[in-house]
Parts: sequence; structure tokens; C-alpha cells
Amino acid sequence: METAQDKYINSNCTTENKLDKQNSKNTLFLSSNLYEGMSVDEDDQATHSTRRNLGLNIAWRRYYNLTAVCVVLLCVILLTVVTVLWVKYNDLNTENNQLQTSYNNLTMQKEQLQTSYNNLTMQKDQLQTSYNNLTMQKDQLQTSYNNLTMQKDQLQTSYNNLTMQKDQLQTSYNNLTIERDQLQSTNYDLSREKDQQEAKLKELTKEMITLQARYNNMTNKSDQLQKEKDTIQMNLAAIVSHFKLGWRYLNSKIYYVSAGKKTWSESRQDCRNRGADLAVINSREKQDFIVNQLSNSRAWIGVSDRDREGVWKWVDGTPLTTKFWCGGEPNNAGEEDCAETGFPNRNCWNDRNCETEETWICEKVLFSN
Ligand SMILES: [Ca+2]
Ligand SMILES: [Ca+2]
Repeated sequence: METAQDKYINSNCTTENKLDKQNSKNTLFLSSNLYEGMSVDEDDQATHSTRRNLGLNIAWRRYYNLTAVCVVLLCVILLTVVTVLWVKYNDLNTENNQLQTSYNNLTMQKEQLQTSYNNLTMQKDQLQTSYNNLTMQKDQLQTSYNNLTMQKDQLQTSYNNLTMQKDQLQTSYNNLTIERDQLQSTNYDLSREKDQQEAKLKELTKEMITLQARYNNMTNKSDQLQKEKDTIQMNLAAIVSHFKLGWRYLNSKIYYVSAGKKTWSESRQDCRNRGADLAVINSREKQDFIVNQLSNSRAWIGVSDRDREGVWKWVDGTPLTTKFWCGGEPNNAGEEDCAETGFPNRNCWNDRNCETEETWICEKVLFSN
């Protein structure tokens, strides 16, 4: 694209070419006139050389003068034209310089404007970005504002409810204050009564502790009595059940007198089969009791010297300390290693052969004392 500077330069070149052409035309015009005048003078000289030599010097002189005048005029005209052209050239040059200066100024202004335009464009982009950001922030703030407005409405509602509740509580507080004052007026009397009641309560508490201790003791005794009662009932039931089977009771033990007769060993085995053993007689009371149960019949008891002659030992492993031997017994007459009792009208023992068959008496511990 052709710039303004290029157009200006072309216009100056065109102007300069026109001036050169005009000068060339003027020069050719003057030269043609000069040559044309000189050709006429040569023809006159060739054709009328005789006339010129003879007397036409006046005409030649006139022509010469005329030519000189013409030359002078031409010089004046040329000088005038050159002067005018010089003035115009200077004017054009001055104008050209002014235009060049204006062009430079305009170029500089254009560059400044371009720079300003670029800056403004950049600022505009920045402003557009800022505007977008501000728009987004504004939307967010609008959303926050709407949320805060909704929360504010909710808080306002809550505040109104709380205010109403506060008024109700204030009313209740006032009523309670009145009641409190009334209660305080009677508090003194109640305090005195309370002190008296507390004193009574302490006494009652002591009595209650004492009674509680007595109650606990009674309860323990009651429990013990209940246990004893249960034990007695259980033992009584056991005694009754054994009594129905022919057993008899004495001091926590029961005794059974057989209906048939066996040797000492068979008799002991029968007692073991009944959960008992042959009777161990270690007291007068038991001796008398057993003899009474036998009704004057002889029966095996649980003592022998079968392991070692002369060393009598009970079936429970205890040694023989309390003895109720009849007079002269034990005499081991014919290898007698087992003992019997229940002689008619004789409350004593006799040693006898163990293989003899006779009645026996069993003893069972029913319960421990
Ligand atoms: Ca013996
Ligand atoms: Ca004997």
C-alpha cells in the first residue's frame, strides 16, 4: 500500500519533472528562434552578397541591433524565468521541508498513537478481565448476599421466637420471684423444723442402724435355723425312710439287725452292700442300745484279731480302747478271732469262731453332727 510519504515524494518528483520539461521547452524555443534568425542571415549573405558588400550595411546594422535587443530581451526573460523558478523552487523546498517535518511529526504522532492504542488495547483487555472477575465476584457476592439474607430471615424468626420465650420466661421469673419471696418468708420456720427433723432423723438413723444390725443378726440366725431345720428335716426323712426298712437311730447313726444268720465275713459283706459296716461299739450308751435291739439274741459286731492274734481292731481301723468283754473273754477257745454280743441277760462280748453263722448288726453314719 502506498503510504502518505510515498505519495508526497511522487508528487514532488512530478512537480520537478514538469519544471524540467518547461525549461527544456523554453530553451528549445529560444534556440529555434536563434537558429532561424541565423539561417535568414546566411541566405541573405549568400544570395545578396554583392548587395551587402555594397551598401546594405545599414540593414545589417539594424538587424544586428535587433538581434542584440532580442538577445538581451531573451536574457532578461531567461533571468526573470530563472528568478521566478528559483523563488518557486525555494518556496517548494520550504514547503517540502515543512511537509517533511509535518510528515515526521505525524509519523511520530502515529507511532505514539499506535503505542497508545496498544496500551489502551492491553488496558482494555485487562479491564475486560477485571470486569469478568468483578462480574464473577459480584455473582458470588450476590449468592452470598441471598444466603445471608435467608439466614438473616431465619435468625430474625428465631430471634422473635426467643424474644417471645424470653418474655414468657420473664413472666415466669417474676412469678417465681414472688413465690420465692413468699417461700423465703416461711423458710425460717421450715429451717427450724428441718433442724428438729434432722435431729430426730439422726436419732432414728441410729435406732435404724441398731435395728438393722439386730435384723441382720436375726436374719443370720434365721438362715442358720432354716438350714438346721432343712438338715433336720432331711435327716428326719432319711431316718424315717431307713426306719421303714428296719434301721434304728442313735446319735446320728442308724443300726440294722439282720433277720438271717451268716459267718462274720459274710455278715460284714452284707453290711457293706447296705452302705454300712459291722457295728463299732465304743461307748456304754451304744452297747446298751445295741443289746436292747438284739432282744437276747447273739450277733456279730465289727471287731476281730484276725490279722494278729490277741490284737483286736475295729473294722474302721481304730484300735480297741473301750472294751465290754464278758468275764474270762476273750479266751480264743478253738481259734476264736471274731467278737459277738447279745447273750441273754449278759451285756458283754465274747470271742467266737468267725465261720460260725449267726445274726449280725450293721452301723451306718446317717449324717455328721
Ligand atoms: Ca483269737
Ligand atoms: Ca471265747
